[in-house]
Amino acid sequence: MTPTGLVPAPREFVPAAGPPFVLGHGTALDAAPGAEDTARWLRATLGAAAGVQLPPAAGRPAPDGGAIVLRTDGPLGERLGPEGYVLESEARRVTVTGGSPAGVFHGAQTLRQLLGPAAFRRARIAPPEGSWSIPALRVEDAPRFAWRGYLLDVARHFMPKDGVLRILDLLAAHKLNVLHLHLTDDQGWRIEIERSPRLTGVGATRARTRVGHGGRDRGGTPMWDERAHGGRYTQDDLREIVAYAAERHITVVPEIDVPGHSQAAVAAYPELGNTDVVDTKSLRVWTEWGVSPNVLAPTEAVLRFYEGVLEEVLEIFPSRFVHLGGDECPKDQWRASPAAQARIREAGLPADGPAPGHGHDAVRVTPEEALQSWFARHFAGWLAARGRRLVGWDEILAGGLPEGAAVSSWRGRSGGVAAARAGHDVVMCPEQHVYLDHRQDAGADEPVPLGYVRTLEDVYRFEPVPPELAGTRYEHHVLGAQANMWTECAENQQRVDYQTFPRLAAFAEVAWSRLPPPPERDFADFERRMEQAHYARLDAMGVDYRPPGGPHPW
Ligand code: TNX
Repeated sequence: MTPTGLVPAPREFVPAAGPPFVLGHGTALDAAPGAEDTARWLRATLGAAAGVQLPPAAGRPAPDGGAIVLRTDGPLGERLGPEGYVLESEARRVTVTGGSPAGVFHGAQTLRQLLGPAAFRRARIAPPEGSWSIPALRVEDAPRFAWRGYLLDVARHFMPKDGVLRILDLLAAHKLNVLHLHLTDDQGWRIEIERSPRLTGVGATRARTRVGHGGRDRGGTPMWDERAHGGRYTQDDLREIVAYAAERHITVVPEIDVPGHSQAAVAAYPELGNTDVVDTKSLRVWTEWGVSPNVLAPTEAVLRFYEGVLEEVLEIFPSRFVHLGGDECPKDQWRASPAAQARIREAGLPADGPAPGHGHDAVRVTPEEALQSWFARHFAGWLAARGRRLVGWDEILAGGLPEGAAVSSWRGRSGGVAAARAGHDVVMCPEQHVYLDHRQDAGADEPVPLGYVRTLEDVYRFEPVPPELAGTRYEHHVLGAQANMWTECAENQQRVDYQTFPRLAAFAEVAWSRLPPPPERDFADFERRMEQAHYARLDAMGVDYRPPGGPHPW
């Protein structure tokens, strides 16, 4: 048990003897090369919360008010991994040593947690002198997984830029390091593409759509209303989001969903659809939930169009991984379309044969599934030629995975297991465990009583490495885990907060800390730390989490 209520729990926490470190107006901040961005973040954060300036120590070994020292150390990085850090606190000095700049940043997040909940506010409500301190201690810490992700669906409901920046701060506070931005879907296209302006010109706005849960409350009142909706990010907005994330050592992975979940794109450019079987000119941005049948046509022209889109995407997002969706692509239009069938013949796609590259996990695929993997293969190669890697939902396994492609395993863990055994990297995000759009209690008063019931404890007991892979030579293919926040029923920040928290704190601990396997995992200890300090931190950050005592029935 960690007495200071750190979340996620660090690997090692050793209290030391001696007086605490006290933060005050006289405290200096020294940053060695590699730690400058964390120094800037600490000055801004503690400057606002505590009103301290944290000037450089200017060579004085022990300034009167003590010093915070930030530095990197290569050998430490080799021992703990680049994101590891050691934090040592004594009367006149707190030292954060990271294995890399990212490690220093994570250590600084721990430092802020140690200072108390008031350190999470954006203006000073208590004077620093005397009340801001860190007990003498040593923390040694490093993440279990390299991919600790959160998906935010800004397609179903747009989140304005400021909200996304705030989410990045919340991810950083939980030592999460990937923001998967779901930018396009049937119900909206949110990223400005200069060469194809109708994508947002048309695709970013939808007509009145039912919002909320489809049922009725106890009094019989419908739990939905109908609203028009819209929003888009300019390329500069996204550059700012990427830069803000990078300062917090978070990678933004963009998702452009192909070839399904694409009706907003088809509404903007009807030639992208299966024009020989649907009057795509009459299509609008979809105003229903679920999976639209209006998918992309498997043509060279569509590939060229999306290459153009991706050229702009790559320019904005430096992420090694680019997510190209691939989930839930209904094949009816391709089955009916003479053009799609011709493509199947021309490309020599297997009719009902085993998928290539699957070894003992070979599955039979239909020609239309093979056609879907024709998309994935094309873009995997296209991305690889530009030094990037494709990641897609586990449906892209169906026709055999292109080399180097990674998989987000969402339909349970079997896709992740099959992909890892075939030598592909995977991110585990099974809907049964970490879908934050699903309800967090069985009670009728949950504001959106949708999906599986996933309590805080259920999320805490999620184990990212499937038992089929644990201890095998495929285990290292599990890059990490991701919690997914889909927003069909989360139309504003308050709802996203409610669904996301406190469960994201449990998820962060699962992804960062080395916890015992689920049966021995100590949920009571996690709950104690939540009660002791972390709910107060969330309060200080203005997070509208689901309170432990029960729902907000609104
Ligand atoms: C499935 S997860 C989807 C999403 C929905 C979600 C709702 C995935 C790849 N596809 O499009 O928003 O379920 O829980």
